[in-house]
Amino acid sequence: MTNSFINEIKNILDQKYVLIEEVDKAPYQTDWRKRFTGKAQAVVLPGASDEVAQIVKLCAANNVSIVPQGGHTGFCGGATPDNIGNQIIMNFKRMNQIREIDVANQTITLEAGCILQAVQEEAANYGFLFPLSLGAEGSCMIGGNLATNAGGTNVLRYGNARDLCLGLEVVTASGDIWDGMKDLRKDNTGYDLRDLFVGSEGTLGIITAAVMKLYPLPISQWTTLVATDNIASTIALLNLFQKRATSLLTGFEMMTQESLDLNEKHFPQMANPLQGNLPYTVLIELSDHESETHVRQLLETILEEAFEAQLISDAVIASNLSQANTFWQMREHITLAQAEEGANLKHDITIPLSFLDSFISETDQLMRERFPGVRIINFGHLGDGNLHYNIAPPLGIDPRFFNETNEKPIRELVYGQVERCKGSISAEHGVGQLKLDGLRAHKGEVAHELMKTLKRALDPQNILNPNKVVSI
Ligand code: FAD
Ligand code: 2HG
Ligand code: ZN
Repeated sequence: MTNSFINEIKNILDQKYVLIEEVDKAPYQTDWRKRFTGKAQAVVLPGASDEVAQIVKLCAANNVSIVPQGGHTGFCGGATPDNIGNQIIMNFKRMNQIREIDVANQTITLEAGCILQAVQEEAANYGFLFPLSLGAEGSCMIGGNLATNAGGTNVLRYGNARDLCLGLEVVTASGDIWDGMKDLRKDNTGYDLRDLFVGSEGTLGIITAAVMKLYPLPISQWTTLVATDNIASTIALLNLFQKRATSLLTGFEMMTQESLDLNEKHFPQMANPLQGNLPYTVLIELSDHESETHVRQLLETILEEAFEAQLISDAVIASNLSQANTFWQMREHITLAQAEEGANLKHDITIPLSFLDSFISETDQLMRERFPGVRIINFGHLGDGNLHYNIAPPLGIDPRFFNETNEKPIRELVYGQVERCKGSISAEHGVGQLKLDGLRAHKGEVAHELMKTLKRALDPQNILNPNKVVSI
């Protein structure tokens, strides 16, 4: 079967875009984190939406399932095939055209394989900000960002990928092309198909193009690092900035000392400029459209108020763009430091801000009691209530061995606490295969059944990324 199937794909795509040799497929079969590896019968690299549609039709006829793939930077194994060797990976790197920037409408129309950073750069060339921003922006793609409803560091001001999306083009499971490339900010015409496909992780349709919102580039941005003693004062600080800076507040990221210690171990140049043993370091960014003086003065005034209210014990303001970038790099490098250190257990969770203090103090305590020596690498987008509550094994213990034995009980502990606090077990990274088993319990029977009903309705043959998000 495979030979004639592969030959038929080669009738659609030039054979150099159909990878079947192990050595060629290998880079696409393991994710960025090296947490998931699978086996595909082929990796296909379509160059246009109609090629995607033809391949989907062919797969449907041959009952071959498709794993859509962007930059393969996702953390939940969504873009990695299973181990059977019959699936195909459909990677979008060739579909990387920015079709249009509409200045009056403040929108950008682009193909799914555009690298996020390239989109930001092209928007900036036209004086616009494309606000989606995350550590993987040099390699993740818009299709992957939309399929995971990616978050990142600007969510508290501009929202996540879904909030930035106005229109989509999607190839359905039957190989039809849905042209939903509207660039409207209002469109109440029945069920919102766009919002259904966004965040569906390639299980309901294949995103081939999108229309995204743009914003004016800020005139000036100021970044500061501050030290706080506890989560209660960190939240009070957030509320102070929300009240005083309102929409000028574009970043509010929290890092624990343990996270920054790990950073410094692997990247000494990323040392925290704030000295001392600080429980929490917070990176705050203000972006202004008025003037540099205006935003700088506002930042200083708010920091003075924060000192007076004893919400912060130390602060350093970046004196120029390069220092501001260094602060951001310090924050972004925690993920890289964890990767250097070895396998770890990631928990990408949201907790309502009113529960955050009790979540962290109780979970930290339970974790240290039950798993002595573990390192709690807790950092994240605190402005969104989004923690990356990651657990690294005790020093000196082989990470793979530790995780094999402890992954399940540690996950149960963290997720149990998430449920107690009415939070989410996936803030921004998605479900993929990593959280497939936990989703039913988390969503509840009714929501989970509705999700399965949707999956069956949109993909009755179960050929689009099966056994990711929900199994039917
Ligand atoms: P992939 O990993 O290739 O795919 C992700 C999912 O989308 C898979 O289920 C795949 O099947 C599906 N998919 C991909 N393309 C399509 C398509 N065209 N149509 C339909 N389905 C598709 N994530 C955040 O949200 N916030 C962060 O701050 C953040 N920081 C990160 C930092 C680092 C260093 C790294 C490595 C990752 C980070 N991530 C973050 C996770 C990851 O970058 C995001 O999930 C990103 O959106 C994935 O994009 P991708 O192109 O790599 O998608
Ligand atoms: C971030 O916010 C990413 O830096 C990665 O979402 C989080 O490494 C992680 O767990
Ligand atoms: Zn994140």
